[in-house]
Amino acid sequence: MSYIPDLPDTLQVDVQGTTLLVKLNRPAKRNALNDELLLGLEKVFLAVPADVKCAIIYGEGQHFSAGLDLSALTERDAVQGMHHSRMWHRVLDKVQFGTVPVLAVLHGACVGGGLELASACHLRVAEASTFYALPEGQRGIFVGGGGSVRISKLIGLARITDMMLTGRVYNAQDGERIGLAQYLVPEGQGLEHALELAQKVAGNAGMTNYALMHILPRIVDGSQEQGLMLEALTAAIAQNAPEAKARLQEFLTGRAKKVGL
Ligand code: 1HE
Repeated sequence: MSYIPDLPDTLQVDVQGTTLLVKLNRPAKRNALNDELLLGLEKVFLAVPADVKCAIIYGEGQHFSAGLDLSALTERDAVQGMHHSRMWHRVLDKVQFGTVPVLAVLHGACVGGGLELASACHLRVAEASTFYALPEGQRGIFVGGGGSVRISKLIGLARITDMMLTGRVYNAQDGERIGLAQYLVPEGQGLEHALELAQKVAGNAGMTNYALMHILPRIVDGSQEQGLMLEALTAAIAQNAPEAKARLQEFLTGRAKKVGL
C-alpha cells in the first residue's frame, strides 16, 4: 500500500532514497488523464515526504500520456468546462510550485494534456520514441491544462500556434531542438538518466532549488525592474546562508569539483 491513502491504482508512488517516483499507470488507455488520476497527482504533490529532494513523473506502457481522457469531455457545459480547466490549473500548479523540483521522463505520445503535465515539470528527459502534439485543434477544443502559458514559454508563440493550428507533430530530436525536452536519451534509458539528474538536484543548496522553482518563474513573468530587484534579494539571501559559505570555502581550498565537460 502507498503511504498516501486512497490513491487510485492508475497512479503509483515509490520513494527511492531522496527521490519520489510517480508513475502514471493507466497503460490500457495510454495514460489518458481523467479526474481521478489528476486529483491523485494533487494528493501526491501535497504530501511529498520531508526527506524527498526531487520527484520524477513517468508513464507505464508504450506512451507517457495521451492527454485528457476524451471519453469524459462530452458531458460538460461551458461553466463546468471552466471549473474543469481550473482544476487542471490547480493540480499542475502543485506540480510546478510544490516543495521539490520535478523531472518528467517522456516516451511515446506526449500529447495534449500529457504535454501540459510535462511542461509543469521543471525539466524533461525524452527517450528516442517520444513525439509531441497538441491535437486540441483537431478535436475542436483548446488547451485547458495551462499549456497556453507553460508550453508557449518553452517553445514560443509561433510554435505552439503551429502545433494547434496545423496539428504539427514533433519527433524526439526536434522536440529537444526547440526546447520541449532538455535531454534526449536512447530508448529505455530515460528513468536511469532522470535518477542521475535527481541526485544532482538533491545535492544543491535548498535555497538555490527554492529560488529556481518559486522565484525565477516570477522574475520571468514580471517587469525587468522588479525582476532585477528580486534577483538581487535572492542572491543576497542565498550567499548569506552558511551552506553557501561552506561551499565557497570548499572551492577556494581546492576541495570542490571544478566546472568542465
Ligand atoms: C484514450 C485516449 C484519450 C487513447 N482519452 N481514451 N488526446 C488525443 O487526442 C490523443 C488521442 N490518442 C491517440 O492519438 C492515440 O491513442 C495514441 C497516439 C496516444 C496512442 O495510440 P495507440 O495506437 O498506442 O493506442 P490506441 O489504440 O489509439 O488507444 C488504446 C486505447 O486507449 C483505446 O481504448 P480501447 O478501449 O478502444 O482500447 C483508446 O480509445 C484509448 N485512448 N487516448 C481516452 N486521450 C486539459 S485539456 C487537454 C486537452 C487534450 O489533452 S486534447 C488531446 C487528447
